[in-house]
Amino acid sequence: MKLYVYDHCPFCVRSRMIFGLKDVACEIITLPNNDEETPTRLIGKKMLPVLVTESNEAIGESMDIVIYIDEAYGASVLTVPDNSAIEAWMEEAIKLIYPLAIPRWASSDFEEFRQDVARQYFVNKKEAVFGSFSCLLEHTEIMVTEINEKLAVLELLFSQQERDTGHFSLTDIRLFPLLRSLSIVKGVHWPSRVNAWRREMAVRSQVNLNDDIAI
Ligand SMILES: N[C@@H](CCC(=O)N[C@@H](CS)C(=O)NCC(=O)O)C(=O)O
Repeated sequence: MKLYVYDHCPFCVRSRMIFGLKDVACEIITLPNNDEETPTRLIGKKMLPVLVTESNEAIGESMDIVIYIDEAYGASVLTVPDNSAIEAWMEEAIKLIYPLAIPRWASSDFEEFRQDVARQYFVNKKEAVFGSFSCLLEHTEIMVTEINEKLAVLELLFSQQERDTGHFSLTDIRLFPLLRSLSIVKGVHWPSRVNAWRREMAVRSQVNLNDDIAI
């Protein structure tokens, strides 16, 4: 199997996670961000992640990939129901996490940005949607204060739920990539339960956090 990804991409992280959680072998291929030809050939549009299965089928939606691998390889690990409170938390937190993470991704040493033209492709595309990166970066302090307040709420939600190690929910699959995205931001205060969870998930899913390159 081949999984095409960008390292920074939270949707790609979702699909990478299930291979790690289930210890299923897969070749992970990081495409240059400006490679439009490969994803378009595989799924008809310029979007990752894309999984090419052992039967040569291309799957182009992150959650479809997660569910396919969970069902097709060994016993399911996604047996825990969704957590609606955490889902609601994510909907709000995402409005801060992306504006904080995106300009930082653009200046980081991810494999998809190794060529200047690939990095510039990303900058042009994202600035058209999110506004100028310099402006986003100027708002760092206020956004970090707000996300730190939100993380304190997430900590409370974590304290209200039992954790069954070895079994996961689709909420977990959506949450970890968001926290990983946020880990590239300096000055984030990680409350203890949330911090322990994201670190454990990084090990279990075999997807690194970005604390070591935080800006
Ligand atoms: N619905 C898709 C969304 C994936 C997605 O938005 N991928 C982004 C990367 S994070 C993408 O490929 N965007 C086009 C681009 O970067 O040019 C999924 O969950 O798989």
